[in-house]
Amino acid sequence: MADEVILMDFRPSPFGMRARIALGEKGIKYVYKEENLADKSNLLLKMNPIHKKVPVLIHNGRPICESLNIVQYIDEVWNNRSPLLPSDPYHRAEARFWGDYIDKKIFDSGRRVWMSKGEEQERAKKQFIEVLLVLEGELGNKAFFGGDNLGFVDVSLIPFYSWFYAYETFGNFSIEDECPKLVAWARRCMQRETVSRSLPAQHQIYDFVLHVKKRFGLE
Ligand code: GS8
Repeated sequence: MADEVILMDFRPSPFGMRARIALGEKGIKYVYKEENLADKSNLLLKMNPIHKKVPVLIHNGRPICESLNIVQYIDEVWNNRSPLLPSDPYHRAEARFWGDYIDKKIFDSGRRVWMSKGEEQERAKKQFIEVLLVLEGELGNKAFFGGDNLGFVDVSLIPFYSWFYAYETFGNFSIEDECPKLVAWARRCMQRETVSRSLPAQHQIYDFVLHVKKRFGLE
């Protein structure tokens, strides 16, 4: 019987984008279900009763939650092509370390950039750039974090590129001026169809962020 693969997702979610890219890299056919996070479906509550968040991958009826866990699962189940994690245990541990670093640092400091104003925003921008510079250092002169090919760390980070224009516009700064190598890396990733297809256009994310800011009375 063919595998039944469903992705419960939400277009602007950088976490959902990770799962979309990983499925694309492996060439997996799947059913995409867009979730209304303001009115969560019974299926989401049933499949992710602990966090009630997207993305959730449902593989033959069984849910897998948390985006990096999903990417790793996809890599392990469909292991016959496009490996995302290295095979060496030490290098796998390193890749997971950076995935965790991205999870702990990028989303929250990025959100503070577009949500705050004045001195708090200046502090947020400084912190956000510091995190990106650490990642730029880790990239070094490699084409991808994964080496010559897109890997786990690339998949973890590249979704946030679709949010760059929103960070820059609300924060009034240029990420490319601060981290040119990282932006060059992002453009390289975007040349891959699996990536460009999975990321919304930057102006769409900007419109989404504007909408969220209005809803919170921040504009
Ligand atoms: C984060 C998922 C998440 O925040 C992961 O999958 O990596 N650590 C998790 N999902 C958000 C949408 S993107 O901002 C979500 O589902 N939010 C709904 C809610 O908080 O109620």
